Amino acid sequence: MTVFKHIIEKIQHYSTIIIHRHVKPDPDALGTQLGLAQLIRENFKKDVYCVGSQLDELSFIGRMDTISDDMYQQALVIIVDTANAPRIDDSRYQLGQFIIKIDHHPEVDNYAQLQYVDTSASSTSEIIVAFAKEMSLTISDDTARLLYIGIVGDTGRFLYENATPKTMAIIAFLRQFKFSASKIHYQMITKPLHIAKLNGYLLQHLEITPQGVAYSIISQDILKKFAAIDEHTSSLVAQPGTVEGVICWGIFVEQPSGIYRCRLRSKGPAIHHIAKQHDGGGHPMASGANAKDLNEVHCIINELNQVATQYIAKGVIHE
Ligand SMILES: [Mn+2]
Repeated sequence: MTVFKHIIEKIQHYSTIIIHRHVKPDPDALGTQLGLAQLIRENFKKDVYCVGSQLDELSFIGRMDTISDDMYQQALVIIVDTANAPRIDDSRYQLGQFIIKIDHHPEVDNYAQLQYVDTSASSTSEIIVAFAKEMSLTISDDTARLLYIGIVGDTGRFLYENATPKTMAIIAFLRQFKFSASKIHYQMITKPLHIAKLNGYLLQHLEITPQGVAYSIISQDILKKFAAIDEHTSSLVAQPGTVEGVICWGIFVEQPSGIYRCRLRSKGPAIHHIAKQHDGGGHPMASGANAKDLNEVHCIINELNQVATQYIAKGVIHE
């Protein structure tokens, strides 16, 4: 039996299904979570709930449900877009009767009893569309909209290499449903004025090393000055990649505790092994890490310099 068929069997077996995703959700995490919930409701008439913290700036995607602990007793839990257990939003997932993981990140933890991981998929949303098509499930306009959001989010609106021909075929399929793709694209790039101004600060203070590593360090004081919190900075992470000569980059944001949250990106060399060495992980071209102080931040910048140097030496330069 294929894993997809096995997942369908489990869905049919339970009347309550609770869907989790990772903390600090991005559009793929939310689009997959809410899209899969819709898909299951519409095809199997089950009670499906989506849990986790609510992010105001992504509320256009959808809202979370509030549920009590006892609802987990007879429930199937599906965790999407999350490679490791500590990153699962709402630890009550452990109370579920059976746990399924569906993900596209390189595997870290096998926290589920049944899992489907495809690292060649651009996004978990892409996996859900493939699942729905292969299992001949009915897809509504709203489900299509949610899964479209996930794919657009994780491909950087088709900017990254992960937008493969397979991804684009799925996009063509989703675009046949009734929703405005343009409206979604605008919703995903629209930010409040104070965050647009923080973006200005980030670019004004961007440093670029001779090796083509760009970085910007944002202190708590600066965040306060722009009335921003760390979550806001995630929408600015792609910016340094638009600057000529930049190969890979990091945005380092000081947290109230004094540590630095590091968002690392690349257009060439893989950088996830660097993230792994600094309390993080992720994809080869997009990772996250934590640095305990500015020293460790500069350590990471040095390591980025090294991979950029090796990359240039190989003679593959991104135009
Ligand atoms: Mn994802």
